[in-house]
Amino acid sequence: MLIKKKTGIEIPSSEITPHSIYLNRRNFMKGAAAAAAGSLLAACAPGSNDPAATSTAVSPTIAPPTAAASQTTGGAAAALPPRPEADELGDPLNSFEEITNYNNYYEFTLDKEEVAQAAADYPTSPWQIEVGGLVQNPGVYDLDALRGFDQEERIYRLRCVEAWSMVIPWLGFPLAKLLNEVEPTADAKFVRFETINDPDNMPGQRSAWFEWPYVEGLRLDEAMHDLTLLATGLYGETLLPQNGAPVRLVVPWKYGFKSIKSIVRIDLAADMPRSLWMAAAANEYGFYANVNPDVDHPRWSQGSERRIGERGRRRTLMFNGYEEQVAHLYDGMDLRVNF
Ligand SMILES: Nc1nc2c(c(=O)[nH]1)N[C@H]1C(S)=C(S)[C@@H](COP(=O)(O)O)O[C@H]1N2
Ligand SMILES: [Mo]
Repeated sequence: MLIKKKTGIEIPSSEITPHSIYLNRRNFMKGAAAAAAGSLLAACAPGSNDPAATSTAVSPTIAPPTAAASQTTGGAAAALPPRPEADELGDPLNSFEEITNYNNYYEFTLDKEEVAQAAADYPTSPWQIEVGGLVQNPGVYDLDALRGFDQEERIYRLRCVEAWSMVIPWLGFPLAKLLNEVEPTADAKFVRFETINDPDNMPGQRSAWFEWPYVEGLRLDEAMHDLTLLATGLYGETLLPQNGAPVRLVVPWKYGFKSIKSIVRIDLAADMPRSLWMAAAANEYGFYANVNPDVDHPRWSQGSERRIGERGRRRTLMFNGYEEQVAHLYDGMDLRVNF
């Protein structure tokens, strides 16, 4: 993966490229990236475009079976290396526009193209995350405290369980840094995350299809893995509400639904947490939810995916292309049983 270090997230608004200029620049860079990626693909990602995998199946929707940036300019930021135009496999970044206008956020709406508008006015400041459970030093982290962790840019693939994907330049910090501060006790084996509960302002939470608030979980070693990020921004800009502002999890080797948005609680626990999706349909959405082209969803294939912005389908990679980094976490486990 590509990692660019950056200290502090404070970006004066005067240093942020106006959005219109920004989008034009992105369009330009996308063309350049596509050209560069063309030559890289052959060497780095053989077979990642697999026309034979084109599916005729209807577009799946994640649901229980019963239910239907800009770069900163000037100052210290000018010294930053330019943002790469592609991920480490040579595939171009999705545009800011794509990443912020095609979202899953069931607290607002089930329509991916309506989330941005539905969430636009959601207040994300002030905010705090309470961290507790089986820890030596429980604590409350407000936005300043979260921004106090060195922010890094990480270009990750996001692979939704619905079989679409994007490449996203996140801004954030490894969850391990926060967990090390609160010091999990020896009994802590899992981490449980909870989204804000706010049915007055999140219309989706008034629906009885799901057990709100949204809950997700990781095994402690997964949570401590360096790839596991708490994201506060993308494309160098503060996260927008539709992407889970002000702070969301990003676990790039797992299906997107593990990457829980707008977190207000993190608890260390001895027992495996029950996620919203396990509660809704445990046979379809398991606790591990590792991206795995060999284990199909009961209602659709996971062998291929549609990269947003591309025609056709591409082969899905084991652990979403992070096999080298994470496969050891699952040594000896049957990934069909622990799906
Ligand atoms: N609280 C909450 N977190 C969530 C979801 C949600 O509906 N609610 N959707 C998940 C799913 S299914 C995906 S694919 C990703 C999408 O993240 P993005 O919209 O930033 O691309 O968020 C995940 N996190
Ligand atoms: Mo998803």
